[in-house]
Amino acid sequence: MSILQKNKKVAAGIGVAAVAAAAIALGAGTYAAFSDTEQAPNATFAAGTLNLTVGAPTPATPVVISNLKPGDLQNFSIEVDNTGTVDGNLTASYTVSGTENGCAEPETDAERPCDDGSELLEQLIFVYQGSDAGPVTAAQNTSIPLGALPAVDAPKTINFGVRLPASATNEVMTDTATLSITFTLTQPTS
Ligand SMILES: [Ca+2]
Ligand SMILES: [Ca+2]
Repeated sequence: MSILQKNKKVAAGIGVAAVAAAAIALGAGTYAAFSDTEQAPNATFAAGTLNLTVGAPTPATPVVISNLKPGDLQNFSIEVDNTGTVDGNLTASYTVSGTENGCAEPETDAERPCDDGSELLEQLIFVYQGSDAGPVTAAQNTSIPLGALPAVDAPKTINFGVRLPASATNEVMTDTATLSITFTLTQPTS
């Protein structure tokens, strides 16, 4: 969260710099003949806000998917909202983790021994916008572009999913997998 806040401050700083430079250029004219100088009313610039809310309007709750079986596709959606005053571009990335979570008897028969981590995590496919995007372990930490998120305080729903291939075997029984998704909202640089 601190990295996100830092990015927001950096992004806000870029905006302020651009506005200040434009004001200086407007005052740079010179005159060779008659001249008059008047003080224009003060122009006050304030940095806008780039404020991302996940799970708006209520706090996001963990997405829990249980009882996955070979061949399943499980979709889940997360709501995001730009509640600030500056338009932004949205990206997401995620990290994964998993546990063996005990061993069912058919699982033990398949793994021998059954204590070496989550085969579910190894075999899950990450799904984005309805398309397979590769194994969840391979796609983690990749920046996923999600497009513009205007500062209109209108929640946008982002759709993700996971697929357990039909080829999965008893090794994945009881195993857990967790995706921790981070959204980043960044001011466009042009
Ligand atoms: Ca297992
Ligand atoms: Ca297990």
